[in-house]
Amino acid sequence: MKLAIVGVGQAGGKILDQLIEYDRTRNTGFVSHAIAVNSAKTDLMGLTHVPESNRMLVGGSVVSGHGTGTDPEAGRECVQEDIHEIVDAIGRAATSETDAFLLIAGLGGGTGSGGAPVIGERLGEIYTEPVYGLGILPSTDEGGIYNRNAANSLQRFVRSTDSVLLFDNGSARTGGETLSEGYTEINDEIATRFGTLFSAGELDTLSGDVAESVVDSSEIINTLGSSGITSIGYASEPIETGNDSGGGLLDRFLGSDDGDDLQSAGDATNRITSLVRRATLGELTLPCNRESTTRALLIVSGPPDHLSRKGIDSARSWLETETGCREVRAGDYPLPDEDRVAALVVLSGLTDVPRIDEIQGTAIESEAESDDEGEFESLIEYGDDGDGEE
Ligand SMILES: Nc1nc2c(ncn2[C@@H]2O[C@H](COP(=O)(O)OP(=O)(O)OP(=O)(O)O)[C@@H](O)[C@H]2O)c(=O)[nH]1
Ligand SMILES: [Mg+2]
Repeated sequence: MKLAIVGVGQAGGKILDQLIEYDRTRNTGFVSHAIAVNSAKTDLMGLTHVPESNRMLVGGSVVSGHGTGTDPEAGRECVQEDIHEIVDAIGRAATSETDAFLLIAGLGGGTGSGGAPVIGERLGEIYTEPVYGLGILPSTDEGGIYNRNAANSLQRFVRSTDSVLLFDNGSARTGGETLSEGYTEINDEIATRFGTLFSAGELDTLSGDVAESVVDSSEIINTLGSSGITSIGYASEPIETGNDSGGGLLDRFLGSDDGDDLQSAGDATNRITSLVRRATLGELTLPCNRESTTRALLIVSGPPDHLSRKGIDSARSWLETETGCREVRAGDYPLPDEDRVAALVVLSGLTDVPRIDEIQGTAIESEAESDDEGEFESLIEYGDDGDGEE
């Protein structure tokens, strides 16, 4: 699908940069427009792929180009001050081809945390296309202020967008020695998962012989829904070279795996079901109770002859049982030049996320410790029903 993407703050800008790189390397074209918004001049200068003309320094009269220093209220003011310029820039970017907007921000800091929801609100008022958020949660050990910022901002981000896709820095495993090496790895992981999702929906512009099973942008939009929180699982496996008879074509055209390729057709099916299990039960971008999923989407990518229809169908039924969710979509994403098969699992409309309860708890604690009488919005409502009964 075609996205107009706005990266807000440092993490937002860096992740946007990484998504552009992913998009270019694979020639997928889901990033139709990219804008970086920040109150810190040096952060904007540090970007690589966002065109210089699309880097917007905001809040000059609030923080003079120096960033907010982890103050979401200042971040909110910075973005508010220049909201007309931001919306104009997005307006120049958005075309009739734009399927959705995506706002990216680290929720523990100041500029992205306070600013991204302001942009979300405005876009929601102006456009009928969905507005999505990609939010980065601070890891637990980042401390009270980050957690408190994230708790407040998440609430506003959820309200001002159609779905917030979350990535928890704390659950990411990295081998990096320093924080910034860690971020490079984490951002790579983020780009792979979210890049796969959004580029899968971009293939609908190609008309191929396998088009009816290919995931299109409307399936992604229907899965993400119009409110709530989304988490993503992913697993991939290299294809052995020298054995390219995966059986998917047989499945697809004959509707069975009869014939000479019986063995390898079975292999392709088994590979898919095991990848989907790994993607679902392994590390998610946001750890959650999988049974609290309201809508799910399964995407299997790889060379067309490895995309066994039978494998995808049986993986879909498994996912239905595993999540207890009755709205599970599934499709494939053919990548002829790829040497891996990958499964991406989207769990949307989540209602049970321990990490959010924890963030909220830390936020309330630090609120109690501080003297100021800020009006902390005590309940983070993110489930679809939102009546918060307990
Ligand atoms: N995944 C990831 N997280 C990051 C990255 N950089 C910062 N973060 C996280 O984002 C939060 C801080 O947000 P920043 O984006 O640095 O803050 P900001 O929006 O620039 O706001 P200021 O406070 O005004 O600088 C922290 O919770 C960090 O863990 C990054 O490159 N990748
Ligand atoms: Mg910053």
